[in-house]
This record gives sequence, C-alpha cells and structure tokens, in this order.
Amino acid sequence: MKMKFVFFLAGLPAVLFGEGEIFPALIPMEKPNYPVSAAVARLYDQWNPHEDRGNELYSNFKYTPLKGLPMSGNISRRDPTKILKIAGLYHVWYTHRDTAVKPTGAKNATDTIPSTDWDLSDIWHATSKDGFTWKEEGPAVKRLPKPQYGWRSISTPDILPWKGKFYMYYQGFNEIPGLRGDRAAVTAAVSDSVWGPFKPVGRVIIDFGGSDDWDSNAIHDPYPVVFNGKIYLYFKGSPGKAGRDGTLVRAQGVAIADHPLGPFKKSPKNPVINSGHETCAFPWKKGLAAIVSLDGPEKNTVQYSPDGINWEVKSLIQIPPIAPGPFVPDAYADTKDGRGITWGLCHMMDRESGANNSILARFDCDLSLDVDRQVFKKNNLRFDDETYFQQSVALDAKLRKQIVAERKKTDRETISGGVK
Ligand code: AAL
Repeated sequence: MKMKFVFFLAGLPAVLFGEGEIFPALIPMEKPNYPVSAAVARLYDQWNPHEDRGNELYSNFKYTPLKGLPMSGNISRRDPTKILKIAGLYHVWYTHRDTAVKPTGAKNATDTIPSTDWDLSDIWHATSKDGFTWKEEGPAVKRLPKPQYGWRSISTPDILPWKGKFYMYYQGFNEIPGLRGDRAAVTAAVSDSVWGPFKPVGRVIIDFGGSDDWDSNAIHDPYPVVFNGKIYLYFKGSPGKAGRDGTLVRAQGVAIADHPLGPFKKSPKNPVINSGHETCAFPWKKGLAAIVSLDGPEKNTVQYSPDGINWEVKSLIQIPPIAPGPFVPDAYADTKDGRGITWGLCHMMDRESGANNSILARFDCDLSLDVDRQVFKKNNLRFDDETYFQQSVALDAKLRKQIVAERKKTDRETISGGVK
C-alpha cells in the first residue's frame, strides 16, 4: 500500500512526510501516532475517519411538494410546528395569511395590507394520514382584537403536548412587523384537545431582553422540547438594530420552565447557539441535537449538546430545510435515549405567486438512529443550471455593473511566478 502511494505521488520525496511515515491511501481508522497535518489531526479529533458516511449527525435533505394545500391569490403558509402523530393521524400547525395583496413593506402597510409574509396572519391546522397529502382543517388560533396581545399578527407556532393538554407557542405582534425591526415576543394558547379550541392566554410568555441585550427586540421561533424533567424552549433572539457592519445579530437562546405557561427563566449563558434562524432541536442519545441554518458563522451545521446549553458542531450540511418542523415522536418524552429525525415539513418561497408568499414542503433525511439510509449520507451534491440562475443566486444587473466598474482594481495583469 505504501509503495503504491509513493508511486502515485510520482516522485515527491518521502522526506516531505517525515521518516517514511506516509499517510496511506486508505484512511486509517485510528489517528496515526506520527506527526500529521492540522487537517488530518482534525479528521480524528473533531470529525470522524469515516467522514460523512460514518457520521450519524450528517445528512443531506430531499424535498417533496405537498398535496392538498393548494395556493391561490396571496395565501401563504410557513413556519410549521413539529409534527405530532395522535391516534394514527399527523398534525401540523403553521402561519397562515390570506390577504388581498402581497406584502408591501412596513411603510405601505395598513389594516389590510401586510408588511411582511407573516403579517396579518393566524395559526392554521392541517392533518395527514401519510405525511405527503395534507388536509387543511382551518384556523386553530386567531388573532385577538386590538389592543389585545398579538392583535396585529400571530405567527411561527410550535406545539407542546403536556399532561393531557396542548400548548401552542407563537409570536405575537402588537405593531406592524418591520416598523421597528421584526418586533415580536412569545405568547401561547391552550387546548384540551389536539383539535382545539385553543384559548389564547393573552399575555407574553417569554419577553424581550433589556434594551442592551442581544434579544431586546425579538423573541422568535419558539421551539419547546422536554429535557431533564423541564421544558426547554429554544428561541431566536435579536437586538433589532444592525451591528457595526450592517448585519443583524441573530442567535439562539433557551428559556427553561417547570410548567408550560412559565415562569420561563432564560439561561444566563444565552445565547447558547451562536448562529441559526429557526433552530430545530431534537433529543439525541442522552443530549440534544439541532439543525442550525441560514444565519451566523455556524450556519448549515448539525450540532450536539449533552446539556442543552453547551453546543458543538458535528457536521456541515447543504441546503438544509428552512424553518423545519420535524416529526420527533420523543421530543417531549425525556427518555435520555433520543432517536433523532427522518422527516418533517419546512417552508420555501413560492415561485408561482412571487417571492413574498411561502409554501410548505416535506423534507426527508437520515438524522436517525433507527434507519440506515446511505443515500442521505452522500455529500458532493450536484445541481443544475436552474439552481444557480435562480433569484438570490444569479448575478443581478446592478451587481454586474459594479463588478464591471471595479474591474480595474480586481482584474490586474497576471503576475508571473519566480523571478521577473
Ligand atoms: C421567520 C422566523 C420568524 C420571523 C419571520 C416569521 O423565518 O424567523 O417568523 O418573525 O421569519
């Protein structure tokens, strides 16, 4: 094997690699006991010599359009909850908007014209027998009249079944979204049955941080799991002000309670995940795992935490689901033997009705200890031209102009290597 590798390197002197210690073509399962490069050391210390194929917390994602939730006019469906399976039927809830016009931004918004995709929305309910074809059951929680909590819009729900009751958490907007950032905190509604009626509690359940805190202007994307006998409610926080470089700080925190309606105590270590948007956590072995997507330096990763507070990156992923609402049967069971996830719903922009309306879709994956679907462990995904030339990936005319104008700076003459 060694000889072959040397031959393959076509004469590179063995001395480059140390005293005859050549890293072999077949990756050893144990870390070699001779000096290796930093990257090879990481393969053992941080990753896994099997790479993605042997990484239980790596998956790619496959998507399927849903049947039974047709689009028309300016209907938008987004931000699905976790999926529950009760008496053989799958249940999901989501942000639902049906307005005469599409969102126009905060300045032009009125009582009937939405500012954003999630403005003037209510929480709707759908059921399914197979997870692919869904039946819209109608509203589950409706906005309360002005000036009650969440009068402007309620959105981005998640669900907690707890001691025979169902608790729906969601964002409550008391002003037009986008007026002063996307300002909403978390409220809840309670039902004795999965079919409702859900009664809004009419007050904030997890409130903004202080004016200088990282979560002073947004408590978004509430996401409860039961862990260590308590309710761990993850959320995205934001200060609502752009940082020095113009980007908005977004990160994930957790608030912990003994009872679904609180009091919730935010972890003093918040934020606990430095990246992500609609974080999706699930019990994994003795701890929790999470898909972290969209924002921050650790976007597009799967992470693990033994205690729900201290998280570390376990894999890098491609095109993860946006706003995933996974099917996690053990999300509330606190078994200390989390089994992971294989599917869920997510949202995406609807091409037909324009960028401002969203549709729900299904994702499948293998972040599960119960199946072994090697196809989901494949990396090196390839995409066709439609993907690269779509909105937000294709180079637009304005940027092209700038690039052409800056050509003098960027496209200098090629400099020859070695001595001039
Ligand atoms: C989503 C979520 C929250 C935001 C908006 C609707 O992706 O992060 O719910 O408020 O966008």
